[in-house]
Amino acid sequence: MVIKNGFVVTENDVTQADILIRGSQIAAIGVGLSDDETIDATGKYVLPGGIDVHTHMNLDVGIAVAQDDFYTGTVAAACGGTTAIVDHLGFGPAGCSLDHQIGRYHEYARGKAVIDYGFHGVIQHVDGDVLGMMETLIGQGVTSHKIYMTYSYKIDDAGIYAVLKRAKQLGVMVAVHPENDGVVNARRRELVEQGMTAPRYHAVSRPESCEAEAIFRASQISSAAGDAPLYIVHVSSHLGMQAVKLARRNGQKNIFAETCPQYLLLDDSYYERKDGLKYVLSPPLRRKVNNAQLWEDVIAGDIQTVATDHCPFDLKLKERLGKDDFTKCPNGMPGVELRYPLMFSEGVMKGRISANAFARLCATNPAKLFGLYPKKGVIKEGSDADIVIMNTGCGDTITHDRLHENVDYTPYEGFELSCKIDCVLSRGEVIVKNNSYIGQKARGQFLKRGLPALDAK
Ligand code: DUC
Ligand code: ZN
Ligand code: ZN
Repeated sequence: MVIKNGFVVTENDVTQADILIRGSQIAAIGVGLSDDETIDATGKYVLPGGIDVHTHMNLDVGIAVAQDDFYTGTVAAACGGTTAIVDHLGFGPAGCSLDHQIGRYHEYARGKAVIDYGFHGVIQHVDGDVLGMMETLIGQGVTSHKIYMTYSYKIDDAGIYAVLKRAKQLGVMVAVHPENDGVVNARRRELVEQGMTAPRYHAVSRPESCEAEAIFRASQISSAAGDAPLYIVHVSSHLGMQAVKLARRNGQKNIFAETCPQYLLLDDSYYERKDGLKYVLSPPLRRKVNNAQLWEDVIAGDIQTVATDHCPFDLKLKERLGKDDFTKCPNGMPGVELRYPLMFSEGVMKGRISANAFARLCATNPAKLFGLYPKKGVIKEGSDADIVIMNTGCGDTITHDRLHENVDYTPYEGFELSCKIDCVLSRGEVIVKNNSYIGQKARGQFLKRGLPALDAK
């Protein structure tokens, strides 16, 4: 197959070229290439398939289970131009081994996933077995692990230090959910005692200071561990980014920051709406000033990746459980299907970032940081032919009924897009056309990831 004449986007260039695909891979990029089967991409952008390194398929949060599984969630991802995910796993039973949840998630994904997928390990306690298993799992393609600084299986500072020292030794990545657990829980209790249980108090209970303190602490522990590879997930505030940038200004290496479209595009005024529970997620939506400040960090290259934290629960369910008390509402929002269109439209089409920066943030950097590059995340000879053809000659209004996520709302209802996905290829196969998934079920492959490349910018 040949994709003819599109504007081919890589992390540094945009070139008008043809792409020859043989089997599952890109065989050549050049002019005048031909083959029996042709896709005409004249006037359109040809982008590397998106990589979302922060999803929560099947996540069990105790009071509810996230509603997208590896079939519905990856169909939605594919329709939105994402051709690979790296999923963050839910907690297993207390004391379980580090590979316990990996095994469980292989079962969840098998027979279902339609795009390629990997797993971050989840560290819920720290001992010799867990630290030993971090090495074993490299051989199984699991080269990053998540720690939480809040929630039931939070890791204390000594544990974070031990994990980071081990990560530095092995060259694996540690992803951290940074929020100060003690303060968040105290504030939740105070608010509930005072009857302040409306959705807006969800944001009040988890202030920017709690995120920034935890980011500062995690980054300084990483420094003490010899600049261990540390990836801060879902940075939602300017204050949080200041902690990241302070560490870097002091010469610290190997610290990376992720944000999500919701922190660039939505703000805490949404909690005042009658459907405010839709936006209960952690960290919460912030004061509007943070949107512009985070865009500045994206533009400056201080934020390396944009992922989604996709974790959908029906508004119906959120209202049933949380209508009288935000602390009873399952935390999370859908987003996996709209990351590429929103970031292209709000970022590239509005002139905030170049098409190259878009590719870096949404595909190339995630691939590098999580051991998938250059198989994924780039349009290059020898890479997997994971490709999105994006049409900018037309607009689109986001409505929930056109989406494939298994949930009864989208947080982006009514947003205007100035681009539209034409088609999506995964390993050389057209899997999405006219906003429909046309591939087989279970065609997705588990990605045995390599070690992170720590030069993503
Ligand atoms: N935050 C959410 O809102 N949902 C899932 C996990 C998380 O950290
Ligand atoms: Zn999180
Ligand atoms: Zn998450």
